[in-house]
Amino acid sequence: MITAAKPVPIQKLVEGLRQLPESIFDQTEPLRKFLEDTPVEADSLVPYLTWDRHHYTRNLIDRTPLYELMAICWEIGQVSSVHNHRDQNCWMAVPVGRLLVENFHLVHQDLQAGRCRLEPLNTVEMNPAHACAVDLADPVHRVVNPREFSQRAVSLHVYSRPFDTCVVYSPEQGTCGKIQLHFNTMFGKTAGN
Ligand code: CSS
Ligand code: FE2
Repeated sequence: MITAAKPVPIQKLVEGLRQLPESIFDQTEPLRKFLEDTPVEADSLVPYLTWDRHHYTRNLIDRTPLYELMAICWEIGQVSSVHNHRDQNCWMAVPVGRLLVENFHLVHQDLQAGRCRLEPLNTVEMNPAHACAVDLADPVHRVVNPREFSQRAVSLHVYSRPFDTCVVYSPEQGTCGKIQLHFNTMFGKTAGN
């Protein structure tokens, strides 16, 4: 019989991440599986959840030189830009609701000229039973909380190593540019960045 793992408080996940050997963060599958096998109790996330009807919110939970862990809050219908992760590994779990990841293949990029060409690749659903990892071969994606899912969603993101800028793309216009990333809250307190 297959039984789903029992959800744990977010602090347990943090303890688990902090105990992992550094080498785990250089691979994708072991940490993806670890997140799937360590589902997080929604109630324990409450101190980290903030909501903004204009933009998804980024809430830092833990950071070491090796990784950062954040909760991202998605109102119904909210989407991220199409973006990359600065060649860093990324894993995502969704303890609340469901989300889609739309992956793109970057055919061409000239960041200096601000020009790019992208092709849609595939779409993957994330939910409490399915965590995912960004594929370093095709790392450009966007996250969508489709209106038809009719519910808020919370995703947990592990980035290794931490990054605070990324490149955003417009597949329709063929343009791209670097942006700075900001946190709405850090360690449960409003962030001043
Ligand atoms: N990478 C985006 C969230 S969508 S995966 C961010 O960090 O804001
Ligand atoms: Fe992302």
